[in-house]
Amino acid sequence: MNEAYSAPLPLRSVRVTDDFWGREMELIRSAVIPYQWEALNDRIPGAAKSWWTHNMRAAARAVAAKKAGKIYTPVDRTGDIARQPQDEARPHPDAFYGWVFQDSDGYKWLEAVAYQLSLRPDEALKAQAQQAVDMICAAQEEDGYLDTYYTLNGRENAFTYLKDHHELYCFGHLTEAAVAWKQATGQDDLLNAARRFAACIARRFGPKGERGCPGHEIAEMALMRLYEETGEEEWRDLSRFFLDVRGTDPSTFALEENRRRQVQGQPPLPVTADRYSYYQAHRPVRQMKEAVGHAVRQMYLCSGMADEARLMDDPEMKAACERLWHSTAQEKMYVTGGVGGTHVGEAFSRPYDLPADTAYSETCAAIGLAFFARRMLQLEPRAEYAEVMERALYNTVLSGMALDGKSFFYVNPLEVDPAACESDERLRHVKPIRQKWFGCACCPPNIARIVSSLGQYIATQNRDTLYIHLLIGSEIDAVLNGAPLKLRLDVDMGAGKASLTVAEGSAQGAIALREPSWMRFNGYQLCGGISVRSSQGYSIFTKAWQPGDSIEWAFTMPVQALAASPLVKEAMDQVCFVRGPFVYCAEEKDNGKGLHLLRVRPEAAKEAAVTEADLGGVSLPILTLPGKRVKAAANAPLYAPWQPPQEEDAAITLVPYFAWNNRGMGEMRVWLPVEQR
Ligand code: FUB
Ligand code: ZN
Repeated sequence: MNEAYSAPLPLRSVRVTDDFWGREMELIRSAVIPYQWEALNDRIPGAAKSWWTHNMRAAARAVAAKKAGKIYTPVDRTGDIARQPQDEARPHPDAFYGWVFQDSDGYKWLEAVAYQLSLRPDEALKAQAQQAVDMICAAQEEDGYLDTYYTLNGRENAFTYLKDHHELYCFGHLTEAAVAWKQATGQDDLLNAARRFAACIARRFGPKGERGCPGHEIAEMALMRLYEETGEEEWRDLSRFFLDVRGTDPSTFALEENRRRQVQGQPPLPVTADRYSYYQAHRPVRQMKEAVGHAVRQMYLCSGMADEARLMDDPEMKAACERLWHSTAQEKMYVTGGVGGTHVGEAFSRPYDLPADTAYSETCAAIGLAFFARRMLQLEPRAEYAEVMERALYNTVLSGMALDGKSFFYVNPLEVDPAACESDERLRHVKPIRQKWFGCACCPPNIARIVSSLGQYIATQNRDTLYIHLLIGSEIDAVLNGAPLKLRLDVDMGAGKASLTVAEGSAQGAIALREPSWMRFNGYQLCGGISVRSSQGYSIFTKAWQPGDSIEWAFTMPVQALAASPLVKEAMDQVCFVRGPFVYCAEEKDNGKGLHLLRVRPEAAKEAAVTEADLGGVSLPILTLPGKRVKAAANAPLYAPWQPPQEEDAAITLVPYFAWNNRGMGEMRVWLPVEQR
C-alpha cells in the first residue's frame, strides 16, 4: 500500500476529552444505547415497533427446526419490500415483521456498543450486547446465510432480488459490527458469523460465480474492513468484484427483474444498465461523474470506492472518487452538511437544486458523507474534506437526535413550518418534531455508531505523520516512525484557546494540524525548535518530539454570514449565519411566527452578541443580531402595486441548527432573506 495513505488510530487510542463532544458521547453511552435496546425490544410505549428481537428469535427457531431435520413452512411469503403481515396487534411468533432490512438496526446498535466498550469497559453493557450477539449467531443458517427476512419467508428465494432487497446490506452492517465487537472484546463469535456469511455470499457471487452486486451499498466498505481486520484477501477481492460489476451490461438488476417478470408473465425489459441510476448502477463506477440516486446508497458506495482506491492503490478509482466528491460537496450539499435534495426516492437532485423546506437530507446520508470524507482524507489529507466532514458531523448528524437522546429526526430540512407539514402532501416526509422511533429506523442507531466512533474521525496517521483533522479535545496515543507518542489536544472554543502537548514519549515525525477556515488567529506559539510548513490547509510541524513540547494558539471564531452560490435558486438573496463549525438557524420560540418575514444585513454578523442559553436541558451559545421584520397585515391584498416593504426593527435570535426543536414544536429557518436597501 502507498505509504502516504493514512488510517484511523485504534479507537481506544483517541479518548475524547472535549466538553461538547464529551457530552454527546456520554449521552450515547448513558441514554441512547439503553433507550435503543428498549426500542429494539419493542418496549418503548407509543413508539413505532422495531421487531428486531422478535425477528431474530423467530429466525433462530426456524434455523433450529431446520437443523433438527424438521420441515419449516414459512408463515407468509408475499415477497414485498415493506410487508407488515397479519395483524400487528397480535403478531404471529414465527412471522417476519417490518422492513426487509430490519436486521441492520440491531447490528448498528451493537457496533455502537462495541465502540463504547472499546473506550470504557462495562460488564453490564457487554452482557446485554452478548445477548444480541447470541441471538444473531442462533439465527445463522448452517451454510452461513444470515438474514431473518428470507429465513422466515422462503430461503429458496435468497439472493434473487438484490436490487431492492437488502441481504447484502444487512451483511455489511453485520460485518461492521463484528469487526468493532472483535476489536472491543477480542471475541471471535460475531466475526466468525460475519465470515461465514461472507463465505456463503462468495460461494454464490464472484469471478467464478454469478454476477451480482448490492442494491444498497455498504457490503463494499464492510468487506474491505473485514479484509483489513483479518488479512484475508478473498474479502477484498469480493468487494472489488461488487464494485466492478456494478453498472456493467447486461445489468444484473435488469436480469433479476426479468426473471421476476417472467414468473409474473410480463414481457422482459431491456437489460442495459443505464436505467439504474437510482442504485448508482447506470455505468461502471470508474466512469461515474455525478452523485445520483438514493443519497445514502451513493455515499456508502463512494466510501467503498475510496477504500478500494487506498487498499489497491488504484488511481483510476481515486479519480472517480474525486469526481463524485466534487459533485457532492460543490454542487449538491446543503450548508448543514446534509445531502439528498429530494424526498422522491430519498435522493440527490440535480446540481444546485437544494430546496430548504422540501429537503430530504436524511441523517444517514450525512453520516455517509462523513464516512466518504474520512476515507478521502485517508487517501489525501486536504482540509476541504475535513471541513465537509466537520460540517456534516456538527450539524446534520447531530440534528438527527434530540438533546436528551430520546427522539430522532430522519429528514433534516433547513426550513420547517409545522402547519405546512400537517397540511401539505409535498411535506409529508417532514416530521416537525423528533420521533421516538421509526418503522424504518435506519438513522437513530447510525447516529449512535458514528458518535461513539468519533475518535476515528478526529485523527489519522501514517508511518511518519499524525494528521489532526478535527479540533476536538482529546488524548491521542500516536505512533510516529514506530515510536509511541502520547499527545494532549485541548480546545476551548469558548475562551478561544487551544494547545497540543506531548505528554509522554519521544518520536521523530510530523504532526499535521488542520487550520479550520472558520478560525481567526495569528499563528502558533511553539515551544522547542519545531519546523513548520503548510500544505492543503494543514500546518505540518516536524521535529524529534519530547515530553513537554507544545504548540499553542489563541483564536477567535467570528460570526460569519454565508451565501450560497447564485446557482442555488432556493437560497438566492439569503444568508445564513455560522460560527465555528456550527450553522445557526432562527426558531419560532425566540422570533415569533412567520420567520420568512425576518430580514437581515450580512454585516450584522459583526454585531452579533454571543451568549449562552438553555435550549432544552443543555446550555449552548446563541447569537443575537439586529435585523428587521416585514409587517404583514392580515387583510393585505394578495396583489398590489409594489411599495417599499413596511419593516420594523427586530432583534433576531439564532440557535445552533443541531439543537433546534428541543423546546417544543415551531417554525425553523436557516436561510434568512437579506434586507433591501
Ligand atoms: O434501505 C435501507 C435504509 O432505509 C436506507 O439507507 C435509508 O435511506 C432508508 O430507506
Ligand atoms: Zn437513515
